[in-house]
Amino acid sequence: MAEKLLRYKMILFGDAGVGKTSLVERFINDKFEDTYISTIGYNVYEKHIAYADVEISLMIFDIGGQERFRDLRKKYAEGAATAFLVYDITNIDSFNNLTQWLNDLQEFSGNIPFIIIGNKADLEDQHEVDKDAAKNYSSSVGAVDFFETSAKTGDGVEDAFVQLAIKTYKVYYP
Ligand code: G3D
Ligand code: MG
Repeated sequence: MAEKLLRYKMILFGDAGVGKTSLVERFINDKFEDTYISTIGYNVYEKHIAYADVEISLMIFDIGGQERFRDLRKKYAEGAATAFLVYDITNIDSFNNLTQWLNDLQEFSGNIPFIIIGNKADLEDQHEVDKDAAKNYSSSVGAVDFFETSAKTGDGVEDAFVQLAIKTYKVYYP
């Protein structure tokens, strides 16, 4: 039995269409669907990760179609302890926009730990974003880790969420 239960609110920031909802669905339900009914408001999922003598509970908040409204994003991000910043490896704009997403994250949630995720890694033949450049960017802005993932095949997804949970725990309990 774990001695302690630590609960962290997690959010996902990044351009619409990069695969945020798909990543959450893959991690929670181990499935991938090509079309999702667009959601209003948030979906909240909970997943427990056992690590050492603690149990980490990620409360994963996925914002629906209204992420384009800044005031709603601000509310969504309030009180978050940890985050994914997600881009699509086939879309250079989604990578370039990370700087703006990071500014919003820091303004709304403070200086919280985050991981940068390059999603849609199954579309390697269409990639526009160089993996090494993304890794360098990731360490230059202080991300606690970097992963390429595919919500479609599942590659890297579990690893990315689990590492986020563990690294978040280490930030708050050094
Ligand atoms: P969002 O929540 O960031 O807006 P979604 O993104 O999860 O809604 O995904 C947007 C589109 O990208 C969806 O396709 C989804 O199926 C697709 N997608 C998400 N992740 C991956 C991935 O890893 N690989 C591939 N090939 N596609 C992915 P549609 O066609 O419904 O727009
Ligand atoms: Mg979504």
